[in-house]
Amino acid sequence: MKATELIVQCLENEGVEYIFGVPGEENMDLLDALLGSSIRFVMTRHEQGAAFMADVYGRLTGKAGVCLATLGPGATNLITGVADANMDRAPVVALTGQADRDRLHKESHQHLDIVTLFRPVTKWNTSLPIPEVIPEAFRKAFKLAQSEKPGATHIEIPEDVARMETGGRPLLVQWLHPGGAAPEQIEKAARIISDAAHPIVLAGNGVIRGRASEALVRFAEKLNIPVTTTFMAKGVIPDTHPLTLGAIGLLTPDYVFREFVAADVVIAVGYDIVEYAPHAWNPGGDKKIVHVDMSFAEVDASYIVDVGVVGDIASSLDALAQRAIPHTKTHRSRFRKMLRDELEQGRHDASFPLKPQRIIADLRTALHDDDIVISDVGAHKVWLARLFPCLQPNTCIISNGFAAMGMAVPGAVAAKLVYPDRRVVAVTGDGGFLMNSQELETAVRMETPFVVLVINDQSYGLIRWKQMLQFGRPAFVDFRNPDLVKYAESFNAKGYTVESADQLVPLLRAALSSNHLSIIDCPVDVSENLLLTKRSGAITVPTGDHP
Ligand SMILES: Cc1ncc(C[n+]2csc(CCOP(=O)(O)OP(=O)(O)O)c2C)c(N)n1
Repeated sequence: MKATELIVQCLENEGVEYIFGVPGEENMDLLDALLGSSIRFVMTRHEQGAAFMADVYGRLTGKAGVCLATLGPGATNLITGVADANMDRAPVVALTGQADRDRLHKESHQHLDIVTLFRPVTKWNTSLPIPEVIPEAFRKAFKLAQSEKPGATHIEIPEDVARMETGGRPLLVQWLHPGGAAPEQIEKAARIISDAAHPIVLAGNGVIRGRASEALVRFAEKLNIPVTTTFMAKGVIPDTHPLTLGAIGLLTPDYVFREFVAADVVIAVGYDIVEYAPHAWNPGGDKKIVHVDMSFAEVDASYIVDVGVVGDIASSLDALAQRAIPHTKTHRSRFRKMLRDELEQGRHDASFPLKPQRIIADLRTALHDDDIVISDVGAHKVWLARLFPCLQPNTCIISNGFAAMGMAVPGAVAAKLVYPDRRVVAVTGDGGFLMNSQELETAVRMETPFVVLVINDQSYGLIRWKQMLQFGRPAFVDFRNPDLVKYAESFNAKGYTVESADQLVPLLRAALSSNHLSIIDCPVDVSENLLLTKRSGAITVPTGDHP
């Protein structure tokens, strides 16, 4: 058989349902081999869109999303989405074409060293030297992408290798399951938790990956310990639960942040420091830290672990809940009440342009508990992350490690492919929307109807917000948008403009219940950004923690 036929067999063997990508001369053999496969090829309009689709597919399923590009420019276009998946711990296998091996040693059309280029954005990455290694290379790419901490891997397929004849067959797929944590670590951690005066849980994205949300709720309820989540962990405990304090990150200090000031023990569960640096919540380095995760803690001067409970998160939490002594203090969080009051006030605010709080409240009103929101990156993400009441894990997807703009629209295509029966809303700024809005065509072609809620401030709003804080004036952040209704219609989608505060809920409901891709243009009152900073203290983003 041809090498590409063996590659397709390996992909099928891994359970791949979709490959997202853009064709090129150097991946034509693989595309041709896919014609006879059960795998659906989702052709996109930009390789970045393909990588973001694979990224969100990986987040939602735990199985590697697969994206494909040609060599050179196709590979460079792919890279932002691959990096996003890698840093946000989403399993992705990226495939790229490459020139024939006999021209790789010299200057040559479209050739660049993709393996070197992809090294910093992948966990592992290789070029196929001969077709006989295909079963091993593909099994390894999937195994590493899907094992803790998940991320991206990459295989480069030189064109001449793709065309060769070969034998061989796919290798057995074996899923890795983390074992239980060591009993002595559980004992030590249980003692620290029992002796704590003000323990608090900081839950991260690992709880979602470890399918440990229910165990987290059991743990919190049994021991009566309040829970904060990072942005990417929204929904691991319902935001309506009496023990939730809200999501923390980026905006420092936000209300929730104050909860950490009094805490003497932080139980970090599936927490990832790339999302929210520990020195933001442990500036004095004086908090005791219990690290509960599937892998060992990263080294960080503000994250010196007192005890590491490394293993399957759900069983660790259940064991800790059994061993530790429950706390009896009743939690009445002033800060959680402030967050809820802010949302409630927003719900009834009739001003126009709409306040961010009103937009978030209305979005929740229009959505079912299991509907999915995919956030882009910007000021709207901060508002969504801190205020949107999230009720189930993996229903509010936020890129908060790499935090790349442009994920929401392609991400919504992937979400709709994974869950055709659930409603999906891409919430995006007008800046991020126009970074990947070409994928609206993909959405229409693939018949994946969703709603795009464009938060329109004619500006790179988050950067404007920070410039105003730091310099007192904006610099090169304002722009004009196309007519978004006409823009939507040109893609054969429906377009709506919000013209008064009371229109958003009915428009969202109409769009969500139609079987059409819809774009809602929603003007936002940006003065709320600075007012929020004033209320909650200055935005000081910790070093290395750029949005
Ligand atoms: C690909 C990429 N480029 C630049 C940035 C830096 N950045 C973060 S937020 C932001 C502005 C986002 O503007 P918009 O999409 O309009 O959303 P808003 O902040 O107005 O809600 C920028 C430029 C980034 N995170 N990702």
